[in-house]
Amino acid sequence: MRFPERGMDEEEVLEELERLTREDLTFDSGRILGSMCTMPHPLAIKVFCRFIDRNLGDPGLHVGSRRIEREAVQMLGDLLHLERAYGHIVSGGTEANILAVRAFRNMADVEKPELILPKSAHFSFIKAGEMLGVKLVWAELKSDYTVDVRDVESKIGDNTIGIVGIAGTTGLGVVDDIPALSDLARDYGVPLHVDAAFGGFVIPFAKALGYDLPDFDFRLKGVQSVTIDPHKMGMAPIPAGGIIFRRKKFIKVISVLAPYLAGGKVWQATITGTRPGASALAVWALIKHLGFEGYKEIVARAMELTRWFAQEIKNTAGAWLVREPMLNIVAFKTKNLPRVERVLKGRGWGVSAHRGYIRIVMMPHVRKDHLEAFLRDLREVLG
Ligand code: 0PR
Repeated sequence: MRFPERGMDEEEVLEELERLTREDLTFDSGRILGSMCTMPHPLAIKVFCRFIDRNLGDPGLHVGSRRIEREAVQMLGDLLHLERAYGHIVSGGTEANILAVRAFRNMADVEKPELILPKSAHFSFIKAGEMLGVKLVWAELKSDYTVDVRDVESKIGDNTIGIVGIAGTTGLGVVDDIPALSDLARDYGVPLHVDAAFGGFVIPFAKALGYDLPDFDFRLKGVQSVTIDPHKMGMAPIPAGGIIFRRKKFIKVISVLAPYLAGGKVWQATITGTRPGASALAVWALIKHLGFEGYKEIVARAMELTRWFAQEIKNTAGAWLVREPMLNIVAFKTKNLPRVERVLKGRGWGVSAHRGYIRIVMMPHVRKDHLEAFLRDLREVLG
């Protein structure tokens, strides 16, 4: 396609975009059942559009926005039981995880850095390992799909820069035994990073609702950093990830000096330089607007839907759960899975079976009638 010589009419451009995006699945269609994203909250959209020009890469220019980002980080820290939080609203879980690994690597003074992480870890750690020259040491999972803590322990050595635990795995939404990992981290004097990209906006509320889930946050003294993504269950617009550190020194060791910016010199810890202030403002606005009670309601609905849907899968011949759900993710297998996936996709369902099972994520846009329609198709395919 050529770079156009002359511009098109605004209306025409918009019409063209409408036409070209017609193939996209939208959240309100009820067809997207396997995504960790959702339609952002209307207030967040408003805030995001209004402050679209703010750049946290040059915070001296946007002093108010920088303060708001700090407050957003403090509020996330508070949710995670940390009194004084250090961190950033970043582009997503990938950047947050990369920053944590970078901080651990820079803190540790070892020649051949190694990171121990569960086999269930998100692929963002593969990017981190490659970019940062950190060897990934994969720990085995137990039959319940949580990481085998004894295997983690057996892999700790002189080159270990840190351990990763997952609070809400990408595939199954399981929460590792973070308390045990935290004890291990303290015993061996290595930092523990908790990837709660998904679970961070679920577990605190689910616990308050009475769901029995392990502790996963800064109450555990071995936990030095947590990834918690507002653009997943936090209902914030993309991009909005969160990285929270227990101590300032983790930010210090990853900060680079940008001496010449229009707003004055600044130390920058994030991977991205120019970055959206609008994201941080939208996160701040949502937390202020929804509060703990608001998020609790969202999570209550998601968890109830999960329980109902899991039962429906148990009542479906030819389909079975991979394990009982811990968070609002249901993963199931079927007979003839490749064919089932193909037919479901053909019928317009946004699901994938790439890991050997189908994952349904009960995001806020997923409704019971969507799931009923899905179950009808599933049962028909299974015949
Ligand atoms: N950590 C965990 C535990 C994750 O599940 C994810 C993403 C990340 C980190 C990385 O986050 P970012 O994608 O924000 O960098 N997990 C989802 C997944 O891989 C991301 C996703 C979201 C995929 C929406 C598909 C989709 O439609 O499944």
